[in-house]
Amino acid sequence: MTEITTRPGTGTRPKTERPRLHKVILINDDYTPRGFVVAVLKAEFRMTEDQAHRVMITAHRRGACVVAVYTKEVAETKATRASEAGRANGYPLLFTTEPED
Ligand code: TYC
Repeated sequence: MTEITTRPGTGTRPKTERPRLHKVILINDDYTPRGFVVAVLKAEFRMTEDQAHRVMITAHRRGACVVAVYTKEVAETKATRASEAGRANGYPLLFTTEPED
C-alpha cells in the first residue's frame, strides 16, 4: 500500500522512500601487499592516498573496515570488481557487502 503524507496547504503526495544503502567492507588477509590494497581502493573507490591508507590500515588492524556505502547494485559491482583486481594478481583480497541498518 502506498503511504500518503499530507502537508497543510499542499494537498497530498506519495511518500518517497529512499533506497536502502549497502556497505562495502574490506576484509584483511595475510598475503595481499599493503600498497596493492591502497592502489585498489584509490582506483575503484576514488579515494586519495591518505583516505585509502587509513582504510587499509584499519582493516589490517581490526580485521575489516567499511569502505563506503552505495545502492545495492553499485556496492555489489564495486566489491566484485575490487576483489577481482586482487585475484587477477594472485592475491586473496576480498571485499564484501551488507545492507546498512
Ligand atoms: N595484512 C596485509 C599485509 O600485512 C595487508 C592488508 C591490509 C591486506 C588490509 C588486506 O584488507 C586488507 N600485507
